[in-house]
Amino acid sequence: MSEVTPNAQATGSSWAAFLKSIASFNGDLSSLTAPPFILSSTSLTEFSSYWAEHPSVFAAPAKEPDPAKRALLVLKWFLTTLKQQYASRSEQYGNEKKPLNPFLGEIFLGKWEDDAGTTELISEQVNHHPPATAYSIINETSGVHLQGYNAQKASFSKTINIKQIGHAVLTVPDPSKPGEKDTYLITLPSLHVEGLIFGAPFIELDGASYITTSTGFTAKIDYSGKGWISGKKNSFTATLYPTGKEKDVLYNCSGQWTKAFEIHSGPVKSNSPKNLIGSWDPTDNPTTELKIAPLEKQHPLESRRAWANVATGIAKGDMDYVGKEKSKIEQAQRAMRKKEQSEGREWERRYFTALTEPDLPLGALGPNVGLSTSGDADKTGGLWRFDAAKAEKVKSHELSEEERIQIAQELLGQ
Ligand code: HC3
Repeated sequence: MSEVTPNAQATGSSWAAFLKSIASFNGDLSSLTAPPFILSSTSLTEFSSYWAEHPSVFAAPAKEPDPAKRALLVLKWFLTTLKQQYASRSEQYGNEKKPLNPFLGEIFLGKWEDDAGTTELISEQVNHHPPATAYSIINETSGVHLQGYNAQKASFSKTINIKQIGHAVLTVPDPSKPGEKDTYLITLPSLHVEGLIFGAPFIELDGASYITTSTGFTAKIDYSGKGWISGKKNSFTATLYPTGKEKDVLYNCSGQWTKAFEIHSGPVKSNSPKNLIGSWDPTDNPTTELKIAPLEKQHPLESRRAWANVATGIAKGDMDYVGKEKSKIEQAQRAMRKKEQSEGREWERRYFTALTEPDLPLGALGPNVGLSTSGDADKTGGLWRFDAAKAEKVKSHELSEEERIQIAQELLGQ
């Protein structure tokens, strides 16, 4: 507990009222009315970028000819993303804020350019009720491609507990078999919010998550939090084994997902300096900055452009202005949904399409790790997959100034 710094702003009655309200909330995170100082101006569509903030680690498996070692590099990459996903906003100060709830059709686009070449991010809000975000990240040089979608189901028991719904699929070209690719099906960990009572919220991961591969390996990552094996917060142990043979551990990784971890060959019980084969320390591995187009060049539905006024209001602490700007977007969105309904059509997703049948990764690998082959489509509005043809079409269409104005008016009320 000494690591949690109580937030001075949170000692007041607004925080007490917030704590009271979450004790009785209905599980819809977007309906939580948080006090102003806990509001973030970052939309959840931006969170997809946390998957590839170390592009060379993301692309590395495509250089490894041995399938077991390739699966280990995928596991290593996944572990390095955890700090970015769950602690990069709040690790030291415990100030995990409430992100902006994206509107349907909101997009967040960017690129990382570094030694790994160009890695392109596309993130899109593909569903609003319940909210679901889909993403595609491609490293052009290696051909490594991640796609996935996620939604959250929250409940309250002592604190806010969040079950993540959805999954990710990583495809990695096999360097020893040109033209062939491995597929990795990735499940998402559950989490809960700690430090709420002190007004200093941060995240702890719970239970286990998995990565299972088309090459016959599975990785299980057990999250233990403070006090289980190492007594340190954010602890984990991951084992990689041939699918179905959990006891035949080939490699294991252990440490703290916010700090350093080590990689050993063989099972955890035989860990010693002799079988230490790798390590990771985020302090030695700075992230690569994501490049985003300047606001005036962005599509009107791009997160930072669409929420610019709301972000200004949050930065100034002007909640009346925040409220007015948010409700412009909400009203325009409601009007658009009505219009679509009256015209008997649905909002056309820009980069993703919902499958009607499970695809190979989910159908074949889902049962290995307890994932429903429906992709939990009832809770995410669909089993969402990246649609390269749609993306091509979008790329070749430059918006005119009239189109920009019309989109901003019709969909955002701006
Ligand atoms: C729960 C969460 C929103 C969802 C965030 C997700 C699960 C989104 C997908 C990313 O890939 C991973 C991820 C990381 C953080 C998760 C957020 C942490 C807090 C936020 C709640 C809606 C905010 C709760 C409010 C408060 C004041 C307690 O922080």
